[in-house]
Amino acid sequence: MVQDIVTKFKEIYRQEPVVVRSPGRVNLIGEHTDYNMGFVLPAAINKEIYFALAPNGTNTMRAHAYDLEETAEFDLNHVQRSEIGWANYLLGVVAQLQKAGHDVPGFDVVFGGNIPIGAGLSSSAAVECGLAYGLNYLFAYGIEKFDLVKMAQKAEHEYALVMCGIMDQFASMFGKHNHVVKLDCRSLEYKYYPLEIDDYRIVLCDTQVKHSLASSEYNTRRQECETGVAILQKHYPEVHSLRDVTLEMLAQHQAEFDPTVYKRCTYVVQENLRVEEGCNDLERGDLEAFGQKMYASHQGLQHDYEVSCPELDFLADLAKESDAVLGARMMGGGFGGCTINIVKLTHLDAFTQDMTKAYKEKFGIDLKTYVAEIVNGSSLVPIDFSKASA
Ligand code: GAF
Repeated sequence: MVQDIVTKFKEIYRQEPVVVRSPGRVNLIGEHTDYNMGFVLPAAINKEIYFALAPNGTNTMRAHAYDLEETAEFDLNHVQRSEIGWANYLLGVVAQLQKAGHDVPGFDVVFGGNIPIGAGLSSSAAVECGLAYGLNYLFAYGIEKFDLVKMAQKAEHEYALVMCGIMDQFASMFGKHNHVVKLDCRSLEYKYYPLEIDDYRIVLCDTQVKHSLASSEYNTRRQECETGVAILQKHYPEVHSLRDVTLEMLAQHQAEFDPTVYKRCTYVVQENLRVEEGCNDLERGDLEAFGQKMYASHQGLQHDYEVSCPELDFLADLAKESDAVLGARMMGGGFGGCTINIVKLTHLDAFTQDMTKAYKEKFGIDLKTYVAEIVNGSSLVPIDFSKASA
């Protein structure tokens, strides 16, 4: 893949690029907690986007989206949102660099990879982080990785118009080989936990659906959480987000809540607790207890947060019936995308075959499954240019 990207770059732009790798992510537990300033437990995975890039001596970004076979040019003196969807992830990053006072000279870029789009594996965060990482290297800005993460997140807010939390960009940049990382989304303190699951694998079951509700409902959930916080702030001035709320506080003031908002808040508070307790499980090596929390997380996302869909529920329920699976749940924003499953190594083939067959029978859709390897976050890729001739 990486050689193909470099070859394409040399063919179009006739120069030698630097190459950056930027991964997608999974999240073991802690869904919709990031924008509530809570905890998440993601990891970067071996579904990645590669960038080949080099300065071009102009004031223009010349970009080629390898997977879409589309090329476009943009004047860097007047950066604004584009009609071209994929270009916004790049332009959004350039705009953030410029806002922070960095000069962004013209550059050429080819990018592409194997993160399935719309599968909830954060292809957009990978694009944003990869470009931010690449430009930081190319133009020697010396920006700290955390600031690159925040710029990538802002790019998503302002150019993709999704008010995401910080998890996806953080995971893409800070991932560590064979580790999950617990991030405190308020203090931004983080801790790596070795993922010692020798006899198990992380398997993603991709529903192949993305219901149109996804981004509008995401922003609605954020508002519902803010409504809950506003109610509790009247009683507890120290509450700034659902992170600061306990189940007791909620129960005491239930009568003041709209029932839907109450359910949403309850889910978030419970999920935050699950991340903390789940990390203790991992430290004790108690994968069974961890898996049970994944199922509980799915229940909450399905019934209380209401961001699941029939396809995800079917897959999570089916996994729960299997002795080969320790835990399973929907992952990411919801309304489609993947379930994440912890599956016994000896049962991998049987698991994927059974899931694929049952899903096809129920929905008439070919399920896609991936075994996720946990990899490092965004990095430079050393290239042997003799193998990538144009
Ligand atoms: C999406 C968002 F981009 C993340 O910030 C996070 O909120 C997630 O949905 C839900 O946990 O991936």
